[in-house]
This record gives sequence, C-alpha cells and structure tokens, in this order.
Amino acid sequence: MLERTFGMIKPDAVANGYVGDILNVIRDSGFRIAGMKMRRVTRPEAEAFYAVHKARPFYPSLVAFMSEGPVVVLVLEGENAIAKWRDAMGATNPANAAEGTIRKKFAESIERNAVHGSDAPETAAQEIPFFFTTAELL
Ligand code: FUP
Repeated sequence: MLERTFGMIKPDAVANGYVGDILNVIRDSGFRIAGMKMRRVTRPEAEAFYAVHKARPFYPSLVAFMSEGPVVVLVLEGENAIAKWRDAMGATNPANAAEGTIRKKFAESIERNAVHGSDAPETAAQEIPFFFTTAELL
C-alpha cells in the first residue's frame, strides 16, 4: 500500500552533520520525499508532540533536547512507508539497534537517537499535519 509517514532528523544528528548521510539512506531505501523543511521545534511544540510520554521520567529532558537546535522534518512516501522507515531507523536505543540502521550508525544515546518516525497510520495522520500544510506536500 502506498503510504506516507512523518520523519524527523533530530537536533543531535543535524548538529553532528549527518543530514546528508540520512538523506542518502532515504534515497537508497527507495522513498520519495513528499515534504522537507529545516526548522526549530519550540518547547511547546516538543511538549505537544511527545504528550503521550508526559508522565515518563525522561519527558522534561526529551522536550529540552528536541527544542535545543534545528531539525529536518520530512514526509516520506512509498510502499509500506511507515514500517519501512521504522526498519531503516532501527531500535529506539542505539545499543539495541541492528547493524546498518540509522540509529546504530548515527545515534548518540536512547534520548539523542538521531531520527523519529511515525509508528502507525494513526500517528502519521497526526504527525504530518503537525508540521506540514497541504501546500507544503509536493
Ligand atoms: P520511538 O518510537 O522509537 O522514537 O520510541 P518511543 O516512542 O518509545 O520514544 C520516543 C522518544 O523518547 C525516543 F525517541 C527517545 C525518548 N526516550 C528516552 O529518552 N528514554 C527512554 O527511555 C525512552 C524513550
């Protein structure tokens, strides 16, 4: 099924100079880039984006990290794009991520883990319009 997913290159990976490397993985995985912008995530945006984790002990630190510097937000299109992007990302904790995955190669830690990807169609349907207007999807 042709799907769209929301992806993000997080502040650690942008600051570490990995934008190009991660875009190369996106190309090699066969995605079409339907939307892409560099911007900052404000603190209120980070709080809202990760509201599902509000009660978790790592939430304040996660919100601070996500708003610390520029990110690249993406809409990736392809067959089974949601699962395919999650596979390319690897496990949340880079220590558990498979060889060759983005997080294995580029993440610093479970928090500073280089990339985000929607985990289900319902999440993608919320996350894409959180960052993109219809006119920005090409
Ligand atoms: P993922 O979908 O792989 O990004 O993982 P989760 O939705 O479980 O977690 C969202 C983000 O919270 C992770 F990307 C990083 C952060 N996190 C922590 O900082 N510590 C944890 O123990 C778990 C998650």
